Amino acid sequence: MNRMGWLLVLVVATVPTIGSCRLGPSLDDYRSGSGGGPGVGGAAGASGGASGSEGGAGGIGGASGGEGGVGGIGGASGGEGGVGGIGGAAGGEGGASGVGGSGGAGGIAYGPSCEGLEEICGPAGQKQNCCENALVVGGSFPMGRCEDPSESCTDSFEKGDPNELPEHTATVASFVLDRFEVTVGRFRRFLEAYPMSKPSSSAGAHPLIPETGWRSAWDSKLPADKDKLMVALNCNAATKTWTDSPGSFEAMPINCVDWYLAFAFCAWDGGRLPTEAEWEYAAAGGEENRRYPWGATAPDANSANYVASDDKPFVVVGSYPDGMGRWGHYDMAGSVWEWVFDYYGTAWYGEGGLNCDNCANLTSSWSGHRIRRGGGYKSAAGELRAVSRASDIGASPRYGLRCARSP
Ligand SMILES: [Ca+2]
Ligand SMILES: [Ca+2]
Repeated sequence: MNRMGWLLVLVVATVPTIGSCRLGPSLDDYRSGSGGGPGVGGAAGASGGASGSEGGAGGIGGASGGEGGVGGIGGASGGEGGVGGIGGAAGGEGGASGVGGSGGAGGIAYGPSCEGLEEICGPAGQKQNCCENALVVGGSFPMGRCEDPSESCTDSFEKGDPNELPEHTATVASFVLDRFEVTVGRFRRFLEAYPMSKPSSSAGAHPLIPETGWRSAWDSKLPADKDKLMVALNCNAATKTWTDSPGSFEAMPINCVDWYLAFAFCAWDGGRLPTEAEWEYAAAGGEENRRYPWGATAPDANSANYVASDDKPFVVVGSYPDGMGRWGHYDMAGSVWEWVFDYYGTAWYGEGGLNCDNCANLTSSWSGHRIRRGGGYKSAAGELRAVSRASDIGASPRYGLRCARSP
C-alpha cells in the first residue's frame, strides 16, 4: 500500500473566547504538539507523501481557536510523519499526531481583516474560514530553474525565462502563509478602517531581514482617503472583483491592488508580504522542487484557474483542491498573480540572491518594479510554474496578494 488514508480525529470541546486577540505558540510548540486549551480537531492536511518518504502537511487551525489539525500520515514505507496540525486561536490541543509525526499546537493570530467574516472560502461545499493559514516548515531548496536535464536537473523548462536562472540554494526560516489569496471581504475591513489602516514607518517588516519595513517615503503612493481607495479598487469595470457594497464577490480574490496597497494590507493585518524566496519555497514544496504547487503534472481545469479554465477571474478562493500545495495553500498557481516583497532584478539570482539565507532583494533596479508570482487567470501553463517570475508596480485586475506571518 503506497498511501494510507486520512485519519481524522475530532476532539470537540468548548472554545473560550479571548477577545479578538489570538496569540500563537512558538515554533517549538508547533513541532512538539504542545499547546494551549481546548480545540476541535480540524480537517486533515494535504496528502501524504507519495513515496512514503514523508508525511503530509498537518491540519490547518480553525478560525476561532477551534481546530487543531490531524497530522500527516506517513507513507507506506515508513516515512517521516506529517507536520502537526496548527491549532486554532485559543491554542487548542492540537490535532492528533500523524504516523511518526507530531501533534498540532496553539494557533497563529488572525488579523483584523478576519473579524466577523463569513466562512465562505475553499472548495465547493466546504465553507472554510477565508483567513486560514498554514505553517511552512523552513529549509533549503533549489530556487530558480536549472537548464540541463543531464545534470540531475528536475525543473528544466526550455521555454522558461532566463530570469529564472541560475538555480541556486535558498534557505528560509519557518513562516506562516495564508492558505487563500486575500478576499474582497477581508480587504473590505481594511477599507473600512482606512486611512487609519495605513502602515506606520517600519511596519510589515520581515523579522529576520533588516530594512524590509514600510518607508514613510511610500506614504504618498497610497490613496489619500477611503473614497480614493474605492476608486482605485474599481480599476477595471469589467474585471474588478471589488464592489462598493458587500455582495456576491466577498469570497473572490481582491484585485486592482498595486504593490503598496498589498504591503499596506498585510502590515495592517498583522503580517507582511512574503519574500520572493519564501513564496517560491511554498509553491515548490521546498526541497521537493516541484514544478507546480501540486507536483509535476501539467495544469488543467481542475488544478488552477488559468487560461484553460474559461479565462474567468471570478472564482471563490480555494476552488481548486487538486492544485493545493504541499503545505495546504490554494491558488498559488493561477487565479490572481501575487505580490511579494522583493524588488525585481533580472540578475538577482546570480548576484545578491546567489547565497540566499533569508534574503530579499532590497535594491530598486527596474523602475521600482516588484515581483509578482504564480500567474493569473489569463496565464498559460508556463507562468504557473513555481519558478516563474514577473514584475510590475501598479495595479491590475490580474494582481492580488496573500500575506505571510511569523509563527
Ligand atoms: Ca528549482
Ligand atoms: Ca494566485
